[in-house]
Amino acid sequence: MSGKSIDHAFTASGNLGAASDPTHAGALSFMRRRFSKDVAGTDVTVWGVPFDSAVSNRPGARFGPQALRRASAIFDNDPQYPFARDFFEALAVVDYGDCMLDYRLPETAHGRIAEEASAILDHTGFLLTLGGDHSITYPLLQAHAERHGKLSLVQFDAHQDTWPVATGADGAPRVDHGSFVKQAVEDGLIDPATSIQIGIRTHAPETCGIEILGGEAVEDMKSAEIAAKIYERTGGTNVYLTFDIDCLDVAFAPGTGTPVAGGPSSAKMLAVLRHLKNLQLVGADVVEVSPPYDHADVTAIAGSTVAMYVLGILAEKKVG
Ligand SMILES: [Mn+2]
Repeated sequence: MSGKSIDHAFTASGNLGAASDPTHAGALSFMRRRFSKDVAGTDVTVWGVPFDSAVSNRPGARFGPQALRRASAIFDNDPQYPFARDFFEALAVVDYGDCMLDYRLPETAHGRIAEEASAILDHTGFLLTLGGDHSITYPLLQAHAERHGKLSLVQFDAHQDTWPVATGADGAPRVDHGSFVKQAVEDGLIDPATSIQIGIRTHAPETCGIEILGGEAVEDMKSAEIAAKIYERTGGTNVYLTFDIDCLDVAFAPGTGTPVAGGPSSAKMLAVLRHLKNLQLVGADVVEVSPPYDHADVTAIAGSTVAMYVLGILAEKKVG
């Protein structure tokens, strides 16, 4: 056991350095990062948003953050493939824990998420959020747009999420996981002319002007070509990346609320992400992992790998 330690999530002395916990044991933070509510001076803060009260189909994504942390235990001490580096030599990352939400007052959740995201962003370089259903991206976009102005959305998804927004009992828009993109366009949080959706395999009534690379196109294109389209569309603007795990074929992500057949493999979409390190990334999330529908952690492993890749490209960017 020489060189091994345990519970790095709360025994670590700093925010740099890889952990060496036994993979099968120890306190489970994301990639064994130190748990802390003090994020001052960190490059990245990872946190969970365990909310699934705005789904149109199957719930369960409230268990997503726990499952993603559990599946990330394998990514601790070794250089991560295909980056061939320990991200945490240079990148200071903490796990902030989860957002506190009142399950009896779901209508207050989005406001709470935006508020807490904004407070974290006051002190950290980058916020990586583990969802949660896709509606949580709406308050996350609010918090990021507050800082950076209008954003370009790069959305990996089987669904456009541009369905009409109904009005709630209070007269305010009731944004759910299938309509948050439309509301974000209407609010001016994202610029549709520089936004792109990858892997879409359903039809919403309107695109809101966002470019779509549908399931058939993604099947025909190589990962580098898909990445080139993303660079062309976003054109050096500030990008918020949202990865709905249902972008992947149901074979690679069965544990999700609204699965759609005919999607890309995890290998292909990870290869696309690997090409994206020169994007002007200002925030990211991984959403819609629903453990009650998962089998053998297939979906949690895919989702935690996507989140690991986001940290990988940020580490590469920092080191240069
Ligand atoms: Mn979605």
